[in-house]
Amino acid sequence: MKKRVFIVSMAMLMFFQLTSQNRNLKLHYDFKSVTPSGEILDMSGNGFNAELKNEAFLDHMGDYHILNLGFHNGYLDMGEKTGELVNSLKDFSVATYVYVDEGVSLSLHGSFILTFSNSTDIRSDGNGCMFLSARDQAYAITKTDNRAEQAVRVGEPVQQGAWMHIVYTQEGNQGNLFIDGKMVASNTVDIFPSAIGKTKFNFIGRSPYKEDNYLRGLLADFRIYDKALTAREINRLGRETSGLAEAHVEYAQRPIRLIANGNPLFSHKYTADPAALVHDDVFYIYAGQDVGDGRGYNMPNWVVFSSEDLETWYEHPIPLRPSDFSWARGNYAWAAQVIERDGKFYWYVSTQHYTGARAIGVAVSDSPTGPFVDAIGSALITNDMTTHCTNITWDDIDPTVWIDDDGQAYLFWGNTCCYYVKLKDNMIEMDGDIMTIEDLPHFTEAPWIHKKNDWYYLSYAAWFPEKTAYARSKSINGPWEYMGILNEVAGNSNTNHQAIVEFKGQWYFVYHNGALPTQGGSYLRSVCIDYLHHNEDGSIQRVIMTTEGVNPVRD
Ligand code: FUB
Repeated sequence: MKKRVFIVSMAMLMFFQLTSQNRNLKLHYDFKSVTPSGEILDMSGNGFNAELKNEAFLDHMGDYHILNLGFHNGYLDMGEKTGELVNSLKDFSVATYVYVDEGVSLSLHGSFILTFSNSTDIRSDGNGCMFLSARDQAYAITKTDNRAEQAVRVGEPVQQGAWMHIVYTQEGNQGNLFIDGKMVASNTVDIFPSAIGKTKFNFIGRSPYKEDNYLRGLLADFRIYDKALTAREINRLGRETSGLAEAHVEYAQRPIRLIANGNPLFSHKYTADPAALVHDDVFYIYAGQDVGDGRGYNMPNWVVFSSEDLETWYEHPIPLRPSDFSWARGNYAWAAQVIERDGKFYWYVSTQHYTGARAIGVAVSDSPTGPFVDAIGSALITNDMTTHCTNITWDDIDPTVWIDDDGQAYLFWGNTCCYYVKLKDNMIEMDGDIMTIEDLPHFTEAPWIHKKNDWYYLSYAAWFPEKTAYARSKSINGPWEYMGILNEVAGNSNTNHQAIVEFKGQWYFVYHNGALPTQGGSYLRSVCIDYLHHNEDGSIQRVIMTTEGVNPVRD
């Protein structure tokens, strides 16, 4: 009997706690419910409906509904009416789940989860704002700008690649910040939201400092209460973290949608040494990923992107790593190219052999986006095969592959010396001797073959820092006629690794530069795309590198 009374009173207590919590719930986005006009519905019933901006979109991971802000400038505009709520808050709580991918740089300013402000350029007009930041795990409020902030701050970025529940509570002048139910920072804060009034700009994922980075992350279940939640209420709210983490495993395997916004083409991670493939009217870009402190090549994996219109791109799950080749060592996902033959996709890569020299391997897949596996089980080209031209250990890199009109396949590659060899139909064995091409002035590396009309073109990186030069021939076996410079040194990068393809009637020049702010450089490079124009006389116009990139291709 006593036990029953206890259970009933516990259930009643929980009910009262829940209803009182709901009474205090002033704004709630479950990221599932939308209004008939497509706004994100405020589930609290208070009408603070919000609008998706730029690349932000609603998505779901299994049963979880999330807001995906994309990797560039997506955000959620909670509307001016939300300023009335801000103005009325005294004791309050903000609670949400947040996820920031490992590839997103949090080292620059911004990455705000939430902002309420009176301007979108606080640095110049100092009109006051409050925010929750993922960059330094902080809540801050100021009547002017960052020089007069009162903050509750951990001082380092949120853990990336993990879902977490973040809650800020304010009770009187006591501010507390909780991550996954644990209080991680607290401070006295006696600037109350009403001090910044009915804020006009109320955003999720965008900073009121106009030069700042957007958050570029995922959110689930966003709430504002007009009371400070208790530790027990916070724990109850934050129970879904492990469920979200589990659902994310599958979600991480989905293609990631990216919207091109000029050059560099991809800004959520560093990408280098692009190779392009056009297959079934889809444009694929294969590249190596640059990571690290920018002091040397550190390339743990290759990446693959696809697009049907050169505006909406999808990044597919990591398709290949050097560690997929049992004979390779270290983070050497160096330049590579994919080609299709008889329904199979062959990926020729440069990487580091266990002997310490660079070498060329081949991976194969039934799909252009992988997964790829080592096609041979050993390297195709090793350093001992090419000592006739140079003794350096890094000459066997940068493969480019070509299948000629008669079906004969060729592999070209090299650094310092440019080599080529015939391949057997199986694409994984050489068919004859390795030959050296002598007639390529200033050859450094990165050969690429393309053909237009009767002309074969061999473009390559020349000099160092590299420009792209090119030669042409009426035969894939040469002799090659040197034609001069095709592209100048690409901004802020010593290397400039090109790929040239035709897509839906237009030729494109894909390369990399070091222009991604602010850490970009010779070892943190970014893929770019511009137009390539052939002249009637078989010469090619010099490439004009642009920040605008290329136009979307509409069918
Ligand atoms: O990314 C490593 C090496 O740098 C490539 O193999 C070369 O083409 C140069 O871009």
